[in-house]
Amino acid sequence: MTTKIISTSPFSDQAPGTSGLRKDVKTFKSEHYLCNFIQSLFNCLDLSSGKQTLVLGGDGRYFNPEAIQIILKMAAANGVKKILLGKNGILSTPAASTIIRKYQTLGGILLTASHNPGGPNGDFGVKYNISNGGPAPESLTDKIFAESQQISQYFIDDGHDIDMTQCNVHTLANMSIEIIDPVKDYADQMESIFNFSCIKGMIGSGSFTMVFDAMHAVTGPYATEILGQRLGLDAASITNAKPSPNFGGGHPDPSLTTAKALVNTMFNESHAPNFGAASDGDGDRHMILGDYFFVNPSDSLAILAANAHCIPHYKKIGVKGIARSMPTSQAADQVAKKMQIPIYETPTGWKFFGNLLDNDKITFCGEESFGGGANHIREKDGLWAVLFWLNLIAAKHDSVENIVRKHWAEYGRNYYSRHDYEAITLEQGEEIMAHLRHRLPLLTGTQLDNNLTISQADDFTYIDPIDSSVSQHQGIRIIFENQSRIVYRLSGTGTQGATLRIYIERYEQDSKLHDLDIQETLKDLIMHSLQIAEVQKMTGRSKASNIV
Ligand code: G16
Repeated sequence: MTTKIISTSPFSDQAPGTSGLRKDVKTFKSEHYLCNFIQSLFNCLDLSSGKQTLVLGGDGRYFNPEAIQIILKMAAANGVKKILLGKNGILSTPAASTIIRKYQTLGGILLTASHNPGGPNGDFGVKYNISNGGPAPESLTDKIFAESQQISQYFIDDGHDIDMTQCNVHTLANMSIEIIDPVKDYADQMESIFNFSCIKGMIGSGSFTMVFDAMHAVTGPYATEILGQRLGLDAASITNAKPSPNFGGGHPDPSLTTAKALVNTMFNESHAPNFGAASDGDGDRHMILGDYFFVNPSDSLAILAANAHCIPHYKKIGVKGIARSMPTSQAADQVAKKMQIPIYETPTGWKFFGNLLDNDKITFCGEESFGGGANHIREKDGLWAVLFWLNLIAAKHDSVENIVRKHWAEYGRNYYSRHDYEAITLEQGEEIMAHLRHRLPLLTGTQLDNNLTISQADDFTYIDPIDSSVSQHQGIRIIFENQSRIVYRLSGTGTQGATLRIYIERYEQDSKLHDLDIQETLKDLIMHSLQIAEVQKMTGRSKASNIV
């Protein structure tokens, strides 16, 4: 076996986004593209350190197997000593974080474009997680990008392809490859956190019905083991459980617009199940539904934190603090205030929770983008959130809707919505943000109507409380005297042009006003958000292409 040195030149567009490098499959398959990025990553790792094992796996999407074989040959050529590879090249993102932490590896390479569609015309992605199991911080992703901009060669062995279908050990040059089935490690961890006998009792009682939609994505085998084998749920209640490279032709995004089959089941049938849930392409997002009822992800974070004492594990370890990304609603802030624990506001991206979790500042964290998690790993965790809700329903003997309504009655309701303007041009997106930044000094103190005076308008900067690193330009915040907010930022996960996200929030304490139509009650704020940013003038669009 010989190592080949291949001459190459940089691609200007290899800056990782919110969570890794995401591009369409065609770009990733073009000559040198994947190899350049992987070599740039290897150039930034200390492969001579004591920890020389890397975890490798992906969400099983189209091009996953081919990319794995290429990365294995490059890892061998770059002196990696050992790879822990998911069976068939597949690992959910939370399971990868579990494996990195359990086996104390240097880190892991995760091949995923998360909730983005897959298949030959879909998207592909690569992200690197560090030894704490979480996404690489900006300091490392900046370094990888800098390497990618000066790369002139990469190293690859000319060895044979590995059979990934069996849990065996292989050798490639001096590198050992151990193929692992991650489902057991992940399921054991879930069983150590939640009260499985309590959940199992509810599922077996005959009076509780549920459906989990794996969306033909990575969580199918995990859900089958945990919900089916360990908790006794019948196979028919776990739908789309077989992972497929193009996610069964669907869009593996657990949202009201994309998880259509589940939404039809939960909202349209005469006898909807008591509980419905779905997760995304790589298994880190979740959506929770009751019968005819949607749980907003921002509310989900607040409710889980407020009810942590119902889960023996969290009752024992306590809740140290909560973190939410800046655009996420302030529902969790109300909980933290009452519990007298700290609340942290971070930029969008799970990587910003890593330091807080590592230093025991927080127990729970979450994001409006259908992400929730805790200190057991360093990624958001879809099935963890589903199990938390199941445990809560079983412990409280109550329905999803009642749990949410009682929460609002106690803490107030944060009416919340996100309006996306997808696939505008990059220039339009940047122009809108520049225009907003320019207007900021004039906005504070402005009265938009009788009830709406802007008390603060800024471009969010985060100073990490642990390492003092500074992240600037993380979104424009318009904060009103009555706690309402409008937030603007550009998505960091899309692959077509730019996506402008406008987040709108209004707090309502009066429980008699907790059953209003969300878009209706936010109507004035939505109108002001469009006027302030001059969205129609800048984009030619009069309404959002996606409303969450
Ligand atoms: C990724 C990150 C999340 C982030 C989300 C937002 O999610 O892991 O931390 O909240 O992107 O994306 P955008 O920049 O498009 O608003 P995922 O599930 O795609 O990995």
